[in-house]
Amino acid sequence: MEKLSNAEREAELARLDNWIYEPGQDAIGRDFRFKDFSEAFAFMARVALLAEKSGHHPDWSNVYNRVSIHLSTHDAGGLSQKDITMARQIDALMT
Ligand code: H2B
Repeated sequence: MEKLSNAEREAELARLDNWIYEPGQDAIGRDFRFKDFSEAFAFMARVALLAEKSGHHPDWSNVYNRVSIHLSTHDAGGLSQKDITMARQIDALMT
């Protein structure tokens, strides 16, 4: 999986609301807040299943009702189409 070119990245980010580009990591990130830990962990379980299915795994952290997700493709050393696809799948869980 290849890193996105600058032009590809700009085009994808323009169509991806909610996610913030993190230039230092060449990653995208989004923070989520839930009612309580149980809701946050249920969300994480759903993302984990997505991750296993696609063989692509988030860098994330959880503090009580908050989940912070960062997506980048380690093998490619930055942002790839896999990250964009996963961001859209995660967004779809929230609707
Ligand atoms: N997740 C992420 N975020 N980046 C990767 O490069 C990556 C991964 N590689 N999950 C996958 C696993 C690879 O190591 C296995 C062999 O598919």
